[in-house]
Amino acid sequence: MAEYQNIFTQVQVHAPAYPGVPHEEGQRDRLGKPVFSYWAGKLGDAQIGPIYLGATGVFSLMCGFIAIEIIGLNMWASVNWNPIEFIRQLPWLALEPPPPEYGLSLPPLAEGGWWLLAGFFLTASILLWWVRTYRRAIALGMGTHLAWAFAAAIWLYLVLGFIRPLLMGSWSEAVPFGIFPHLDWTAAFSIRYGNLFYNPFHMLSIAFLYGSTLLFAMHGATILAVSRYGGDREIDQVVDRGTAAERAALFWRWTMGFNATMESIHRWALWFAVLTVITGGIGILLTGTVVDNWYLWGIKHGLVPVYPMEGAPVPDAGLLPAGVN
Ligand code: 07D
Ligand code: 07D
Repeated sequence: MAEYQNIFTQVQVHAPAYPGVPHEEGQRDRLGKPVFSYWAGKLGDAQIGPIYLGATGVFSLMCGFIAIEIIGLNMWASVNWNPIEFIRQLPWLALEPPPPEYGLSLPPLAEGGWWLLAGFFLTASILLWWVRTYRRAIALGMGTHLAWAFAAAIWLYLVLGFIRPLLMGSWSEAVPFGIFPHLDWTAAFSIRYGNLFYNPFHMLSIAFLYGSTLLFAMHGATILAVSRYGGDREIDQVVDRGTAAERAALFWRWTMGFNATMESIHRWALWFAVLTVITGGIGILLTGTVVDNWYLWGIKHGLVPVYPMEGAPVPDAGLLPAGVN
């Protein structure tokens, strides 16, 4: 018998377009008459628009556009303005920060000056977008939880590209713009500071990152599994527990002895996600400022495993000949 399964299927509700709650005075109008899209409805809500573009939205998009122009044109210039090579090599192209000799001073444009300008506009764009999330939440009478979660990610971003370079006294410490170049930076950073795996805040960040995926899977699966009993109305069931909430809770009590509630699971999710980047930012901030080599730090604090040679720490893999481990 074909049973109703909801892993891929999506219910599309057709209702009159909803422009949103009434406006407060002194705010710009929202733009565009809502339209309905069947394909948008496959992924989420079928209604598209209206969009709200206040001053912070417009300035954020402008700053983001300027940043992308600076990055893109510098990358294009680096392949002698050849359009084919630009597309072909795009994932490998970079706009690098200034070399170490410039410290925190203003370098010529071609030697990191463009990087500094692009960073300025990208940061302005991100911060303006943050203000937008904060102010739109207030305008709707919502809590500002989302803005603070976004702020946690911005904390890691600012540590990587601004706060730590300031403390280290050099822009050259910051991350380059570019797809693979920023991965090379990440790998080099780990090696330069003696293996980031021994940084306890990197460990915490990983635990929260993995924990976030586990919680997301458990929560998504649980709600889909009881949606036939109205479990998808989970927020109603925070205060008015129905059979869906009871079954979902009992499932987890049966399988692991303990259950989250329809409310607390969302707090778990939010905190795991934000702690990934909060602990991560702390870990990066300590690197090179307080701790110069996490491997040696790990030896000192008994973190580096001491097998199999008696009493001797495992040698740094980077110092061994190839094939030995
Ligand atoms: C799915 C939401 C949508 C967002 C997307 C990203 C850009 C960049 C710019 C070409 C989950 C849009 C991308 C706007 C284009 C230019 C100049 C979010 C979703 C689809 N990384 N990173 C990626 C950024 C750092 C690391 C991908 C940004 C640190 C590793 C993408 C930042 C370190 C790997 C990307 C940032 C680091 C990646 C996919 C900022 C340590 C991968 C991202 C602003 C944290 C993966 C080729 C994604 C990959 C990847 C963007 C910072 C490590 C290009 C914008 C410096 C190890 N990073 N990253 O889906 O495939 O995120 O790389 O701080 O393996 Mg990164
Ligand atoms: C980057 C927050 C900023 C992003 C913002 C978004 C736009 C685009 C566009 C919408 C991601 C701005 C967005 C501008 C808008 C559109 C289209 C969040 C960001 C504001 N690591 N590692 C982490 C693992 C190793 C290294 C975190 C695993 C090696 C460095 C995470 C492994 C070496 C850094 C993590 C592993 C190394 C990290 C990132 C395994 C490399 C960091 C969390 C299994 C050889 C970062 C403390 C995050 C950090 C970080 C995971 C290995 C280096 C948990 C699983 C040993 C240098 N690593 N890592 O959410 O915080 O990032 O470290 O091997 O800086 Mg690591």
